[in-house]
Amino acid sequence: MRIYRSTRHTLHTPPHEFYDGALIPPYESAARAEIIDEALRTAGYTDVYAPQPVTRAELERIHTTAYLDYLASIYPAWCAAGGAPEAVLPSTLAVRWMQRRSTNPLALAGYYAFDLSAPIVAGTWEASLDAASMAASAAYAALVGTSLSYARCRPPGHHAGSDMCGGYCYLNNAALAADILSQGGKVAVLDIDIHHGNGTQQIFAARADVLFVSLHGHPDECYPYFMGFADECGTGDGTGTTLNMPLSFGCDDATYLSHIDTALTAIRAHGSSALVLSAGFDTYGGDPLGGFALTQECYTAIGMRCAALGIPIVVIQEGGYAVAALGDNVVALLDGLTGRVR
Ligand code: Q9C
Ligand code: ZN
Repeated sequence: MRIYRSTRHTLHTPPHEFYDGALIPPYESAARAEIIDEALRTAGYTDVYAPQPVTRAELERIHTTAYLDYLASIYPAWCAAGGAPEAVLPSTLAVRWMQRRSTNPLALAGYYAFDLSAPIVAGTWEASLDAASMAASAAYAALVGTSLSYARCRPPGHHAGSDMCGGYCYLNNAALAADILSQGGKVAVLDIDIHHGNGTQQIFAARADVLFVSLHGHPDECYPYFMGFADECGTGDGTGTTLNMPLSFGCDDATYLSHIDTALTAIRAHGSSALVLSAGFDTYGGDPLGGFALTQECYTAIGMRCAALGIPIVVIQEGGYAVAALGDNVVALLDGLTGRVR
């Protein structure tokens, strides 16, 4: 198993996030990556690679040119326009009947975001590029025969759509990996973060060659609230290649694994030749941003079931905020994927 990682994520260290009306210390922190790296080392997963830089052309297959230009340039423009230097965080969002683009840097922040959970600081673009590079490198490794790789992406990506950030996500790492893998045939994305992968769904909604399957907290209870209902099936050519399985808070291992089996049946039926596992661990019992009750053992069981597909797998790190348990949960998933018994 190959591990892709770097330390440049520390360039993305926003001082706060906006959470239900309050500015609080960010849940999505550098400590998350550090505890994962330490747990991988302790567990003997040491085949570590530095990513090759993702190209602009690769990113433009997933994100719009204007959005990429925005991410790359907004921080200094925001500050120059009088925005607080702590972080780019919008005050006004472009929504439904009010979606014209303004050129004011203070307004652009609300045009290219769907929420207030994606603060941008001076190093956010560089850190996001590195995370995307890990995902791309892992996908290219799979295309040339690596059966399993893990991209320790930070910041995460599955909430980022073609032209919007949100939910701690800026570039959609899983979508980038899936798009690269699609050079080799059909691809499935299985999203097991507790939050619906709204960005990934949006990016692939109209594509039949990429199946998007998500298990997540029901929108009536769980962020991002406005997407991820069971009746969303895809659009145009992609009708039938989106599968949402919203689950109630309190979901336990047995209920979760029965839905994983349903997901894997759909992936087999699609004829996917590779799997991107959008792996969030905020389904863990006690996660501060979750509501499910999964145990560490469940991640091993998920890994074993995915491995039984018999196709190359690229694991992309998404959420997981019970930091003390995060590293062990990642190792548990990888143990299942590699068939390693402890
Ligand atoms: N009241 C990921 O796990 N805050 N993003 C939600 C709900 C944002 C989660 C506040 C949570 C984002 C990758
Ligand atoms: Zn999440």
